[in-house]
Amino acid sequence: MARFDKTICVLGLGYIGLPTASLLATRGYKVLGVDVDNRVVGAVQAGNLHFHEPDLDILVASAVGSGQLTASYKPAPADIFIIAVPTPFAEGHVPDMSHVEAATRALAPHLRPGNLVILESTSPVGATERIAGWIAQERPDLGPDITEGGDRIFLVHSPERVLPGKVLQELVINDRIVGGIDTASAEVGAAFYRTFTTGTVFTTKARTAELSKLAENAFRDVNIAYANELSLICDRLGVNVWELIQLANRHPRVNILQPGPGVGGHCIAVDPWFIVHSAPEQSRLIQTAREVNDGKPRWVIEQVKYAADRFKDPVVACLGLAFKANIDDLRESPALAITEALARGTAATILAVEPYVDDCPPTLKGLPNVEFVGVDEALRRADIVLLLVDHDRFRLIEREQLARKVLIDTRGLFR
Ligand code: SAJ
Repeated sequence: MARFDKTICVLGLGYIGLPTASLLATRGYKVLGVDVDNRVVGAVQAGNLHFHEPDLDILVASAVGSGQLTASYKPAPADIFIIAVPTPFAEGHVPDMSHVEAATRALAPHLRPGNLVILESTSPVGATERIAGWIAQERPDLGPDITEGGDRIFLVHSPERVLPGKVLQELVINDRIVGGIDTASAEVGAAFYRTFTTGTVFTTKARTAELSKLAENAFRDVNIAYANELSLICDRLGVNVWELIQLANRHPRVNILQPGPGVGGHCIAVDPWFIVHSAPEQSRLIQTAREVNDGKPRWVIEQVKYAADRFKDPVVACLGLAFKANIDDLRESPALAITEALARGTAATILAVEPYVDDCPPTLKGLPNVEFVGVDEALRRADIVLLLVDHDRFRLIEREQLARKVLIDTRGLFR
């Protein structure tokens, strides 16, 4: 394997930072992973994972075992700095750049001329320029323009585009966009990504790269909203939405996505708001799509309440709590939110089922009418079966296990 003599400091050891750090370490780079959470640092130092992602445990163990990946809660001098910290939104859907700012200010004292700084976190347009400003504040010795002179540094935004559940494959094979704060930065950044990706690496301006990532996720959100809206229309008109979509998709230029209980995760339900925030007048469709998708859980809750009214002491099995199939990620999960709302808003017994999680999630723990049980027990006891996540495990459910039960199938698994 090629050995690279460069050192890399990855700030943020989460869903993107840790796979990236481990991959780079196994590709021959010397990598320091940095996180502000001591538990995360401790887990990585021990070669362990603090979340589930297929095959990542092997990669982390091998990267740490070989000594190429170490972890700390403080950055150190390196040739390349990669910022992979969360960019949530604050009250009123305003992008919260505080983690990016903190990471930038933490790495700034260690910068040396010629260093490459990469922002991978999904960010609002203008974020890379703000990073340049924060570095200039922290390091006046680099001059007012950090991209000028012999002591210049290189700064790019290269948005991560990997799909949870397929992170390790997509980190390598996906095409990559590298947006530079200037042309030289884009070229230096692209040369770095070409050392470990097999996809095509495209260079552009930082602002274009920022908006491109947001546009990709908003595109998916808008398309899912279309499917979710169709599901409401079909319900109103007595049409099976799954059959409808299957048939409509036989058209050579139609590809309707799948309805569900709402859109979850930390990306698609968040990133479109960054566009809305920066251009509210122009992004009416994007905003409406967000509202349609955010409204879907309420509709599902109403369906369950309506069905529950038919029973004296209803027992509802909520199948799946993760935000999508075959992962353990509960962040922004509509399934979890629906389960919690049913537990709090009805007198029904709620049987929460999530095969990818060992323990009852904290938001459900302590609710008197919630039991965290296995799928077979839930199916045995339930009057109403609410299918919330299309995990492969649920595909094994036999039809007869659903006999004489009310089925509310938000994913079309039993279409
Ligand atoms: N969903 C539906 N119907 C569909 C597809 C998805 O309801 O037909 C729901 C899922 O159940 C889930 C949500 O949408 O709740 C999002 O899931 P997803 O698989 O569409 O996307 P994520 O959030 O796992 O990953 C996305 C990806 N972006 C795009 O596909 C454009 C990924 O490539 C990005 O890297 C990731 O966001 C990110 O980090 O931004």
